[in-house]
Amino acid sequence: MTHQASITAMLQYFRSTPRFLLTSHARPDGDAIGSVLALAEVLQQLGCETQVVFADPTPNIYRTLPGVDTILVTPTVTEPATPIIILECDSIERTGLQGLENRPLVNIDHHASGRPYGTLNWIDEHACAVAELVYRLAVAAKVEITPSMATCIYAAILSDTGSFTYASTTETTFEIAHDLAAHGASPSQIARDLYFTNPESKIRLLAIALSNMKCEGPVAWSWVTDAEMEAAGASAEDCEGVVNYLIGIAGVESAVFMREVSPGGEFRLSIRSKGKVDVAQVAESFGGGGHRSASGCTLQGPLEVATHRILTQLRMGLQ
Ligand SMILES: [Mn+2]
Repeated sequence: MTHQASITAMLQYFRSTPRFLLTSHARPDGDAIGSVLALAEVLQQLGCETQVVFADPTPNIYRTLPGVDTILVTPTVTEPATPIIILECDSIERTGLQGLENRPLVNIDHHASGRPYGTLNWIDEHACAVAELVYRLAVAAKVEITPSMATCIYAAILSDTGSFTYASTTETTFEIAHDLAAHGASPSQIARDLYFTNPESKIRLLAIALSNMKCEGPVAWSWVTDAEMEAAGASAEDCEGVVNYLIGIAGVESAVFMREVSPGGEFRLSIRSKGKVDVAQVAESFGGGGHRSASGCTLQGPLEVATHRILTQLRMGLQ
């Protein structure tokens, strides 16, 4: 199916369906939240009722996004049979929500790990963010790009391109950003909300993570234990972005940051690459997923074992 055919099929379905649930992955990021909120607005303009549902709460830095107070956070979806639109998940399980089975599923994704598990599927791994696909749907549907929609899509693209720095950032990305700014997205206000509103606990956590850092040749890694998280008064979302400091070291080709999820138990990994190693593949080999240059997965502890397993894979990828 061509992209155009996917867009046409989706718009046709949207126009003939009265109500949708919308969601994205567990532990939602800026692209997940911004894209879902923007798509909900597109659907409302097409005459649909919508309910946005997430398994996990919205991280603090995205709480200023327009429409965020309409989000329902719940482990279980109770509305039976209502069609659901799932953004950037390679499976229903990735949503973290229970009760999604036995209903029409629309699957829109921009990950290399994307799979056509939905009733309707649109996967474009060249899109810089799933928000780019939402933007293309809005344009094709000829709906009005409102300031709130523009703000949500812009914030999603800003965060998912690493502030317009990843390889996925192209001429098209800036064309879209240009159009969004023209339709009421404020680049300076959105940047302030996303990057200059860190809680103190995040910076304390960063100090601990950086003091734990190891760097050997082209691989850098770091971790925080459950006890260290507690000492810093930090939450899981305070760990967002730590890995970017590691991949920022000159000569480092791949980096991993590991967060202990439960004492002595699992570690949640954020993996980055400058391009030589395909870290989507590395993450997938451990049951995770993501992009060639940014991915994540979960590994069983203890720390030494998890570290050894991931470093072995990353070093193999560099040979
Ligand atoms: Mn994304």
